[in-house]
Amino acid sequence: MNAHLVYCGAGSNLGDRGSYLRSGAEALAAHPAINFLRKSGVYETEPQYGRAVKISGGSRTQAYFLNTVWEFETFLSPHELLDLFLRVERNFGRNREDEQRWGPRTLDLDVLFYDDWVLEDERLVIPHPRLHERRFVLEPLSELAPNLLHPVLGSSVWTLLSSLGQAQTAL
Ligand code: PH2
Ligand code: MG
Ligand code: MG
Repeated sequence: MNAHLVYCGAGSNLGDRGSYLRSGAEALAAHPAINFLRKSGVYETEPQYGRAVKISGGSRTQAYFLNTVWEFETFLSPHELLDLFLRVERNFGRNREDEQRWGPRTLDLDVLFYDDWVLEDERLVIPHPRLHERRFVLEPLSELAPNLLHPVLGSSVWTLLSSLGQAQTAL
């Protein structure tokens, strides 16, 4: 059976963010069907999309994220990988029933690319449907794989990063 090359985006903006990212990487690296290859640097990033968090009686601005990207090989299918990511997120204190969309989270693991596969169903979309608009994904990813081609958009990671608007450079 062939190993598949995966890029995973990881983010945390709740609790000990650096330690959640480190433990997440360790959990994946310890899995028998994963051969962990490389990590990008860790970036502190302004929350994109849902900046306000609902709290009783109003809302407040949510904390900055730490974001990073990991590269590994795996024998797991995309859906097996998704289930593993959800299990690891849960093990590190994430409770999806209890959180708002784009609200704060201890650990968020997203499949960015799975070889050059294009896949879409109710549970999973690959490549990640919003990665091309996210500096917090493209910047760490471009450290590891600047020439990787997005199989739907036909552009490299580096090109996608360069074409993000000036307005977002501060992110
Ligand atoms: N993840 C989101 C929504 N917004 N913003 C930043 N900076 N980093 C994230 O990882 C992030 C986000 C949904 O998963
Ligand atoms: Mg995410
Ligand atoms: Mg996610």
